[in-house]
Amino acid sequence: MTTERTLVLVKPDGVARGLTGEVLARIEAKGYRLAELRLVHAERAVLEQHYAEHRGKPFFEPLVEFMLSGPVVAAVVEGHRVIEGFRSLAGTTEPTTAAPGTIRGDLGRDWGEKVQQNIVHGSDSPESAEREIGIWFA
Ligand code: IDP
Repeated sequence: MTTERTLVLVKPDGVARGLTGEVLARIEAKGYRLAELRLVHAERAVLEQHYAEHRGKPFFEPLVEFMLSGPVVAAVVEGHRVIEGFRSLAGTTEPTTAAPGTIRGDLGRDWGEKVQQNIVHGSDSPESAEREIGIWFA
């Protein structure tokens, strides 16, 4: 058994649409454990650090602005292969093409240009997970 930790964010669209409970329920139903949980109105510096790999891309500034638009729920989630497992629960980036059965596929709405409004974030590797947990749960 390889217990891992990942950082999950319910983004402002997910919180505003009342989907926090649904997202957390899917995580728990899968057998993962919530190790840390907080509702936070993120600071720009935190978001710029979190999304550092996307700096310079055309969607970077709209993404940061969107993430500043309302509170987010940040969680540290633990479980066997949870990094890969949560990304599988979340589905692919674009809500329109994310598979049915996934969070983004079932609940995500297509907002045209606003791909950034896809309900959740999940770390993509053990290195990202530790880096991101350090940013959100310093
Ligand atoms: P991921 O969240 O599925 O891992 P990444 O490629 O790491 O996707 O992108 C981070 C976030 O940036 C996405 O979840 C989405 O909110 C936003 N994003 C990615 N690509 C685009 C784009 O082309 N337009 C607008 N937003 C984007």
